[in-house]
Amino acid sequence: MQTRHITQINTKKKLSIGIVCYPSVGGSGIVATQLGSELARLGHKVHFISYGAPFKLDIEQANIFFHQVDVSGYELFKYPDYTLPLAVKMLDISRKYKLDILHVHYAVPHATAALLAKNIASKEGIPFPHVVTTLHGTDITLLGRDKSVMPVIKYSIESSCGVTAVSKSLKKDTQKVLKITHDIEVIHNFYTPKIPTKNPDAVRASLGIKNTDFLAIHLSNLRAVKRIPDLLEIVAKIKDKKHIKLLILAGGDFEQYRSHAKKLGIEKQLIVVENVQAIEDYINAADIGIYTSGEESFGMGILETMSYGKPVLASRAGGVPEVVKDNETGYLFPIGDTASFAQKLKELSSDMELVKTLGNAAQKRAIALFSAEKIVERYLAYYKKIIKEKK
Ligand code: GMT
Repeated sequence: MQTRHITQINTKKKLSIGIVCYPSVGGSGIVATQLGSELARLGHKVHFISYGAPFKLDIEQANIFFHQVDVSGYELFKYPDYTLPLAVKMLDISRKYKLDILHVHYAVPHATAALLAKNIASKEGIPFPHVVTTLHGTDITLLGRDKSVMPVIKYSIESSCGVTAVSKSLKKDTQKVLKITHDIEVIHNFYTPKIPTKNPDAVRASLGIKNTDFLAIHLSNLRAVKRIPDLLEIVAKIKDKKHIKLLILAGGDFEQYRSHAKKLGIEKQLIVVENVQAIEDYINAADIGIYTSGEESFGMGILETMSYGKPVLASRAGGVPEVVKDNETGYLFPIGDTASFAQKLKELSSDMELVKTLGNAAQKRAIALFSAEKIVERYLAYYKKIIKEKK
């Protein structure tokens, strides 16, 4: 039996949208949360479905609803399963709130659970929303290459009504790795900067950093793809320049890298702050961003840094060149070329005028290409296109 979709074509109507994402600190969850919040601000009803409330979600915001998926601790299961209760919750919420769109962020297991829910609905003759899957990166570049899950990822993506990727580079990787034939729409990520509430001097003082120090900042979840040892080695290469400091806003446990930092003798130039919510205060107090990833479909930390008028030094990984314009909003280097990173950091630390010029260009680019205003409109237009085409 064919799936009956809920929506009638009426482009003016406010939509009822389900958003499924990982709630933990990580780019895909942050993008999904921001998108839901902006859609709710525009009057659409947004239902988040996940095993926990997303890290940055304001559940008090009007038009936002959160539905928790409870995972069974049934003793027969050595590994508790999330896909099945997620599919059931999707079915439940779709029916109860008459969702028009179910937008799943990250292919596994979200797109797979959506497919399962859609098939059940179809069998029972229950209307089901149009499923839009957004690919974020590691679901393709790492998991997509893993033969133990690859066919499921491919099938789930190809069974979605709509598929988007956060960069051209990720679209290309997806087509190459999974041989996907489904159309993939590139919709870049966006970021809405918050106004910093703390004085940059006060932030520096609280971290023991002088106003005359040159402060580089890095924000990430510290996973292996971020190549944190490279960051530490860059600092080690400019150990004689004591005024250059590195601040890491860690969305993961830094302890695993502590002994490496100690061995390199850079502890006095390194400051680590974990699980920061008010990133704006720290980025605003920094001079430059630094990102050494080996794989990066987009790089939310990079965009966040640029949004506060700071230039970025980054490795030329995946979609990063779509965000950072080499020589204009920062500099790009080959992955692992710590010597070039260190050299540029040293040069810029004594040319604040250039740092400011690059920073202003970075901010302008962030606003022009990656603002909520531009990107949310793209998603809405895409939802409407899917609703119209796939009725
Ligand atoms: O690597 C991370 O930071 C987490 C990961 C995720 O799935 O949450 O991030 C991916 O999605 C982000 C949002 O679209 C992108 O900005 C990141 O570049 C991407 N990470 C990788 O491709 C390694």
